[in-house]
Amino acid sequence: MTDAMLRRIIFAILFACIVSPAAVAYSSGEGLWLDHGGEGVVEVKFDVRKLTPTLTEARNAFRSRWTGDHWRLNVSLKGPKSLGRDGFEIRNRGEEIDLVAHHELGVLYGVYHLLRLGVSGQTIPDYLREVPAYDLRMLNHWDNLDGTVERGYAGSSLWKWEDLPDSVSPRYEAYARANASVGINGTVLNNVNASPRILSADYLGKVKKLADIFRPFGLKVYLSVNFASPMALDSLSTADPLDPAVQKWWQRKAREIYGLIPDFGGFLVKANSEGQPGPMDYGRSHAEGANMLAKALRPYGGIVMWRSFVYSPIDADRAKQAYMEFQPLDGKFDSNVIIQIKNGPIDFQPREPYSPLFGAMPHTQQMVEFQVTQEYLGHANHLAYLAPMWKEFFDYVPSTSIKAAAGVANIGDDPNWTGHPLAQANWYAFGRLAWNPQLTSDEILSEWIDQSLVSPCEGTAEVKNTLMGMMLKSRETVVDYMMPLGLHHIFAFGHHYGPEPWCDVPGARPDWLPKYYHRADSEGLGFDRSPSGSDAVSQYPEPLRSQLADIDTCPEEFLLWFHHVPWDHKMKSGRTMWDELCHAYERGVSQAVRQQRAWESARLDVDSVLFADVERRLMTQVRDAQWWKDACLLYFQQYSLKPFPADVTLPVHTLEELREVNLGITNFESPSASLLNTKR
Ligand code: GCW
Repeated sequence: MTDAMLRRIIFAILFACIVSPAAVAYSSGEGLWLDHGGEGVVEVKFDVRKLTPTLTEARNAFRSRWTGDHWRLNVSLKGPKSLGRDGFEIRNRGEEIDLVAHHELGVLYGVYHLLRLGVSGQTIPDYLREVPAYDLRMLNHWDNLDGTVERGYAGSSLWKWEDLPDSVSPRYEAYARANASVGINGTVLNNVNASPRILSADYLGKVKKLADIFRPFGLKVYLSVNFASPMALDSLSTADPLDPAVQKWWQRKAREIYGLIPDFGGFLVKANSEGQPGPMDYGRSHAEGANMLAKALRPYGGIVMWRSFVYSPIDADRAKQAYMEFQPLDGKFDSNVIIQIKNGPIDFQPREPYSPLFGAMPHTQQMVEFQVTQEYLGHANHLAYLAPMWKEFFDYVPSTSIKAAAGVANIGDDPNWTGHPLAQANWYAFGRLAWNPQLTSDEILSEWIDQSLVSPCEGTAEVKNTLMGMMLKSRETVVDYMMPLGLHHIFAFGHHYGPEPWCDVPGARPDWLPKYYHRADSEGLGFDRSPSGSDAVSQYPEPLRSQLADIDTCPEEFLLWFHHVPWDHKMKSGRTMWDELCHAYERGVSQAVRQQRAWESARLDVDSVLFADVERRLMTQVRDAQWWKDACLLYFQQYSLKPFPADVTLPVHTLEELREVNLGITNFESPSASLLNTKR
C-alpha cells in the first residue's frame, strides 16, 4: 500500500469518527464491553422515594454511559406482575424514555438494555418488552481455593481468598456489574471438584463478603460442595445421605450459611464422577443424595444443581453412560433439584450432538451446562466465538424444555479478564443467550463489537463486517482443523491442547484415550454408535434416531461420531470420506490464515495493545492448526493408505517429529509461547 493510500484511509476513518458522536476509543480489554461513557447530562427520574443500591447503580450507569439524544429517563416500579423479577418495558416518547419494571432488578436490566442500544446507535423502538427465558442464568467458576483455576487460561482466580474478607479487590464489583449488564444473575464461586473447606466458617465469612458486593447487581452466590464435607470438616464417620446425623449436619450448615447470606442461591454438586465422593459410595442413588441436600436448603428457598456428568462403566460406550445412570431416576428428584447436563453426551468437544438426556426426563427439572472456557478449543490461544455452538444446541433442544443455563467461566485475573481478548465475546454471548436463546449469533456479536472493539461510526462499518465474518466462522474453523466430520476427543492427554491421535498411556482409562474414540483401522474411521455398534442412537427420540442410525442420512458433521465409516465412503460432495477429511483439515488451516488477514484490516481501528495481543495469538493459532492437520492426516493415513488429494497441500511436519512433541501450552506470555517439548 502506498503512503498516499494509507493517508487517505486514515483521513477517511478520522473524518467518519469525528462526525459521528458515538465514536469512542476502547481500552485493551480491561473495561470489557462497558468501556464507553456518555456526556452525563441525562436526567433520571424515579417514582420511588428512596433509592436502593440497585436503583442507584441503575441511575449511575445510565447517567454516566447514555450516549443517545434523549434527555430524560422516567423509571417506574409499577409495571405489571407479568414482568416478573427481571423483566421490563420501554417506551420511547420522543425526548424522554419510560422504563417500567415490577422489581428493581428489572430496572437495572432495562438500563443496560438501553445502553446497549444507545452505543450501537440503534433506534429505541416505540415500545419493547423483555422477559428473560430463564430465571437462572449462571456462571460456574472452576476456581480452586489455592488460586488456581481448573481449565482456566486467563491467569489465576479472580477471588483472592487469602485477602478476603478484609481486603476487597475493585474487580469484584466490576465483575458483578459486567454480569448484570448481560443478565447473568448467579455465580458458583468454586470448582465442582470441590474442597470441603469452602464450607468452613472461615471461608463462609469470605463468601459472605463477596455476596454482599454482588447483591446490588442481582448476582446471587452459589457454592460447589463436596458430598463428603461432613466427614472432612467434622469427622463424621459417614456421608451416607440416609444417615440422620449426616442430614442434621447439612441442615445445620444450611442454617449457618443463610444466617450469613440470607439470599444464598444453593449448591452445585459433582458426585460419583472422576473420583468425587457421592451417595453411590453408600449404595444410595443420585436422587437420594440430591434430595437430602435439597431438604436442607428448602426452608430458605435454596436449590441443588446436581450434575449428570458421570461415566461409570455401565456400558462400554461412554456416550451412553450419563443417560443410563440418570434417565431411570426421572420423577425421583425433589422440586428444588435441577439436573445440570453438559450440552453433549461426552465432554465439551468442539462439536457434539446434544445429550439425549435432554427431554428424556419429563418429570425432572433440567438445565444445560455450556463451557465458556476453551478447554477443548485451543485454550486462550485460539479464536473461537462460541455462540454458534450454543445455538446449535438450541436447534435440537427447545429452549423452553429446560429451566436454566450455566456456563463454565473463562474468567481469571488477567488484566483483560479472559486471556484472549476476543474471548470476552463468549462471556458476553453466554449471558445474552441465557437471557434470550432466540437471539442470533450475529446479533450478539454485532452488539459486542460495537461496545468493546470498534466504536460504531461510518468509517468503521467495513472493518466491523470483516471482523464479524472472521469471528462468526471461527468456531467452525477450529472444528475443521481439529476434529471435522464428527471426530472427537483426539486431544493430547491431560491438558487437551494439541493433537495426539496415537496416544497410549499405560494404565489410563481407555475412555480417556483418543484411540477409543477415533477407532481408525484399515476399514475406516469413527465410532459405530448405530444399532450394529453401541446403539447409542437408541437414546435419541424418533425421527432423529433413525436419521442418525443410517450412515446415508446422518448429518455429515456427526458422521464419525455415530458411524465407523469406510475410507472410500461416498460423501455428499462426491468425494471419498478420506478426501473429504483431508479437505476439511486443509480448509481449517487456510481459514486460520485468513483470520490473520482479517485482523490486519482492523489495525487502525482497535486499541494497539489489544491489536498486538490478538495478532500474536492468531499467529500461534495458525501454527497449531498446521500441527493439527499434519498430525491427524499423517496418523490416519497409516490406516487409510491413501494419497493426499492433489489440491490439498502436503504436510510440513513428519509424523516422527509430531510424536516427539506433545503440543501443549504454558502461559501464553512465556517466551516459549505454547510449545512444550515433553517427551514421554
Ligand atoms: O471436562 C472435564 C475436565 C475436568 C472437569 C470435568 C467436569 C472440573 O477435563 O477438568 O473437572 O470435565 O466437568 O467435572
